[in-house]
Amino acid sequence: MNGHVIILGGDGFCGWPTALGFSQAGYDVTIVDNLSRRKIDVELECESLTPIQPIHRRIAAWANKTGKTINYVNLDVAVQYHKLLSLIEETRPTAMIHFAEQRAAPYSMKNSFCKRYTVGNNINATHNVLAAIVESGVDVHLVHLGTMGVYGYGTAGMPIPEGYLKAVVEGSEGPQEIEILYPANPGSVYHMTKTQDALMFYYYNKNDRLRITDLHQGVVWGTNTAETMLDEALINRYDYDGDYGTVLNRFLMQSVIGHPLTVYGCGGQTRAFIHISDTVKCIRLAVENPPAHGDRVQIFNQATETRTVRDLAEIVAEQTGAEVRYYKNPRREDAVNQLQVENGKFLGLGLKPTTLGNGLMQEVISIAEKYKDRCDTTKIITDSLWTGDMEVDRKGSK
Ligand code: NAD
Ligand code: USQ
Repeated sequence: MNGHVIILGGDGFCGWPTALGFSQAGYDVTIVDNLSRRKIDVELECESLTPIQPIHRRIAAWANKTGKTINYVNLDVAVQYHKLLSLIEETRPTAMIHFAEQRAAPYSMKNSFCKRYTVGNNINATHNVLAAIVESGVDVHLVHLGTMGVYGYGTAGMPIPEGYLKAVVEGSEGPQEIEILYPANPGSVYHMTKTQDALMFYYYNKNDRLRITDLHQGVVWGTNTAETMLDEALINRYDYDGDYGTVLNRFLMQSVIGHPLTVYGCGGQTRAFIHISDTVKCIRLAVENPPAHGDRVQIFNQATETRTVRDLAEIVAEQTGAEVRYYKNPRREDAVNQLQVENGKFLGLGLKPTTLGNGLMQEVISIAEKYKDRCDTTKIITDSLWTGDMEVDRKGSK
């Protein structure tokens, strides 16, 4: 065994393939999840495009296929503090991977219930994890899934550094170079919770010397990894709806069902992207390269390429013949931005990026094709608005 990892949020889109990846690599894995994401599916009356199995059936299928055991604990990390503490004390994990947050920006902007739920869930979850690690006294390396969105997406013409910004300040003895946490600039209530997480990590690292890695991840695309493909019962989520579907997966699914590609605004927004199989690889690299005791919070940018939304739409349209349509942007964000991202830390640890050019878009298209009958087309156009006073143009306008 390589050690014990607890995966908080291990039933989700990133968490499930990560759990399988660690189990396959010989780690002892415990998934913690309160199944809130599945309950939000019920609330939104929308399901994953792929037919994901209930958690116990997933775990049984994994055991059948590989002979490996994954443990599962149903626990609300934001609420059930003592249960979380006992789990850490009993299992004494070497690492905890924290995915257990409400992660959709549009859902977090839907209404005041969703805003309050996102803030309460995400901030309490992260704080409970930190306080429980301290109270347990166990030497756990915490690896958190953060977001590129903590930086904002404007870069003043320079690549976004990995977490810390060098700045020159006018000191009493002349100019002095300091390093500060990159200034937070969230673009949604969800992204705001991630900037708050970063401050909590900063504090607990400084005060309690916790060993923490914060992964500032870009938009994830794809659905399968080598492990989720081993059996249909292991299939990963594929969100395509206007709240949870991320842009490239939405475009790929839209192309399959003959829906126009839903570019918001002029599509000049540049974002950072990563394929789900690289998510799993990066998290493994992070777990296996912890910060030393006494080090500051380790921050990696977890993204392999940057693209504008319009570029993505054009690439998908070229491959599939889909129509590209420009919709009034439901979000409050810059219509156009430049974005370059430093990702030398993961490359230095040996990551070989899977990019759009690697042919995997076709694989996602074939998954979408296989399950297209499960798509509810009424869920494609979002009704989550960043401001209450805008109307979504459902027909689309240039
Ligand atoms: P997801 O919603 O599919 O998975 C999150 C999981 O956490 C769900 O299974 C949910 O039930 C669980 N969960 C949420 N709150 C919980 C709580 N209080 N207690 C226990 N379980 C709880 O999301 P995802 O796409 O897998 O994202 C995982 C993490 O990665 C998130 O923190 C997100 O911010 C980050 N991230 C995701 C993306 C992306 O494109 N999907 C990109 C960058 C960062
Ligand atoms: N967009 C469109 N059309 C669509 C959907 C989105 O043009 O149909 C645009 C959005 O306006 C935005 C960009 O595409 O400019 C990305 O949107 P997204 O929904 O793919 O991603 P986002 O809301 O940023 O959130 C996702 C994950 C979140 C993660 C974040 C990483 O849901 O958990 O934190 O990506 S990042 O964007 O780098 O901050």
